[in-house]
Amino acid sequence: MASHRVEREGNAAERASDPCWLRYERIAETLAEQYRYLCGKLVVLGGSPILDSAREELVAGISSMLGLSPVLSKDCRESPSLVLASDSEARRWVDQRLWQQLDEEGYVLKTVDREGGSTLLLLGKTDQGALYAAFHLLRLMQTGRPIHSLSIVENPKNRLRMINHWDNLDGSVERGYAGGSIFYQKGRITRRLDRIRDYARLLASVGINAIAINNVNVDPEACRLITGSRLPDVARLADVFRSYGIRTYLSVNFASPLWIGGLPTADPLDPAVQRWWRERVEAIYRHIPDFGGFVVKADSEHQPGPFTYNRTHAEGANLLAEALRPYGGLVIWRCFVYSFQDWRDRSTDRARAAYDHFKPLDGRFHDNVVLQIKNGPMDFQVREPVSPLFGAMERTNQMLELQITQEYTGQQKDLCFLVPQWKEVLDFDTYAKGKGSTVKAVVGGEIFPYRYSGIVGVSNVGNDPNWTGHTLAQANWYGFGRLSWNPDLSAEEIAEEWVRLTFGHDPQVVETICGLLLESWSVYESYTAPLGIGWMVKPGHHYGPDVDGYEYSYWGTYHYADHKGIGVDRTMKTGTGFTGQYFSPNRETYESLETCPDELLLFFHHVPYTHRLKSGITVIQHIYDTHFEGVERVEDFIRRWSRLKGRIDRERYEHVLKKFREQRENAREWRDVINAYFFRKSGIPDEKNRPIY
Ligand code: GCV
Repeated sequence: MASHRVEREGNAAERASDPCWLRYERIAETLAEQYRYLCGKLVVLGGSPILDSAREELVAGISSMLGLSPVLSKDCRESPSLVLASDSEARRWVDQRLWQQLDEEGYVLKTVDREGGSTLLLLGKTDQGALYAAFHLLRLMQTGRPIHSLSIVENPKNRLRMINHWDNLDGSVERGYAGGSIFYQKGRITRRLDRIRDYARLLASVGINAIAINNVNVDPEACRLITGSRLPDVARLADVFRSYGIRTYLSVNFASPLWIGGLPTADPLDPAVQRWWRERVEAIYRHIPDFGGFVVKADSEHQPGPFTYNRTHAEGANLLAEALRPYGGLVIWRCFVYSFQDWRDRSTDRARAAYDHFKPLDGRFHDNVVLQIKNGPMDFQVREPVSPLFGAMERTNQMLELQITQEYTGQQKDLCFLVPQWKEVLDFDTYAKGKGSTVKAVVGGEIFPYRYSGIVGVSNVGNDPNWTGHTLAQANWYGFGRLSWNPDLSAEEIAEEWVRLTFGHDPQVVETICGLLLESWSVYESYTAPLGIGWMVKPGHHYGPDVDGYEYSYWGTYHYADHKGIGVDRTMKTGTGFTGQYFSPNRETYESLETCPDELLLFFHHVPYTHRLKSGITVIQHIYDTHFEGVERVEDFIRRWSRLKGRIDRERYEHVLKKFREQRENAREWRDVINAYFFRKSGIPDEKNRPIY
């Protein structure tokens, strides 16, 4: 059994990598004076690795922001003070009613007046809650909020708040745009636990409580992560994450019994296969007693799965669920399952695949299986409708999968703040149980009594010093965490919070960066694939335009442009019938050309270039206009950013300026390729007579 004592190298403030939103800059003196009153003494009641993390963070944050090292104490009688406590130590400070309002990970921040002065209570139902309370206080201080009369009760809206890494053991990251893996180098698991600790701090500060540390495309080498040769190293990472309330998961290959177990089959109904998985799971829990479970991509994009043995995905997932159940482990089973197709076959529709495969299996999965559903029915495009599978399975746990890494949205070269897109997904009304059945309510477990549910994001982090390649892409990571805790936060609130934490409070800086972030998704959409059609990217790496790059391939991602029109007919009446997978009234809204929202028009309908949008302009003119505007808007980004010279540190100023210049090149390329392509196809000139090649 591995040791679960965690090595702590230096204190938080001393470590080298970009601190992101945990900068703890010195606070202006008048405000600092007020904060010092409560923060001079820190009383920590109880002890555990998580409480130690909370204490360390408070000490580091307070010292750095206030220039004052809080006196540590166990004596809670003295005030003024900060009191950090959880569980029974916390319970006695608040009345029963308030305590009962708290979920397992919930917390209270409350200022109380006592003899001798005020005390600020940071109380968690569990250690994790206390840690989140500590981060909440630090966030308030960093954003300059008053703390002398707090009364805050917080519970997470989602039980599972997870990050998936697509990191490979050779050190590469599938769809990674921020350098190599932070976990692996050349086949070895990192021993640089200081960096992992910083990562865990950043994750915990926004409420993340689960992490899968390897790619869902599990190669033969990564299969061995669940074997004795690798588990001690995995356990070392899990130790760090545990001390920040984060459970570690592994992605597994469904064919592992064959690949590494020496069995002749991976058939889920074969007793030898079942025994093999039980033994593997037992070994994992010997090393990692709070192991979270497995993430599985099966029967998808060359990954093996139960179809090989003529078994269902429920039988496949339940095989693993049974092995994990005695330990409280989960199977996170991905619904990104589709078959390759012949581009000549217009009746098959990849968008239908997840619903067609999984909906008939509702109620057949064990209750420790959670289905992980991508936000859209295709694949993380800049614009897609919401997957109709949300809410369609009453008796099967569901999670929403978002892609923080910007595979199709600019690859952390172009700015694309995805929080506004995610908000639209979360606020989308599925009508699964009548009006108000939003995606956030479904995955928050409010509509159906799911035992486990939540939100997962594919990480955008790598070993670049600033973690995310483009510094402003840190906002996507931050925003994902904040939304997974509370999907009701607005994009504006999240953007402003992040900017203040990361760049300080200069009003011009805050206003400019918030503006750039909030406009950036729409800007990116305007110069790339139009009106919800998607794809049109260079095959393989997916950056830059190639309109027909996927048109005659087996990926099922077509636009069907000809000289008259463009778009995929997914209607029930004349098309693939995909619209029929939605609940009413969404199905009728998308079915009808009159009511289908413009931004999704080409996803659902094939129309002539002369079709008039609700804005009154034709599809072809819309394509030209948005593509010209897109470039102009990036040029405007550069102008606005340039005005921040001298207002933020030079390094980050120059770095972002360089990124914007690259983005301008990309936007120009997109504009010219897309406009030329559609001009040549349609023969219809631009009404404004701008250059088209
Ligand atoms: C991890 C897309 C990406 C793949 C990714 C896959 C998935 O197809 O291009 O790189 O594989 O999604 O989500 O499994």
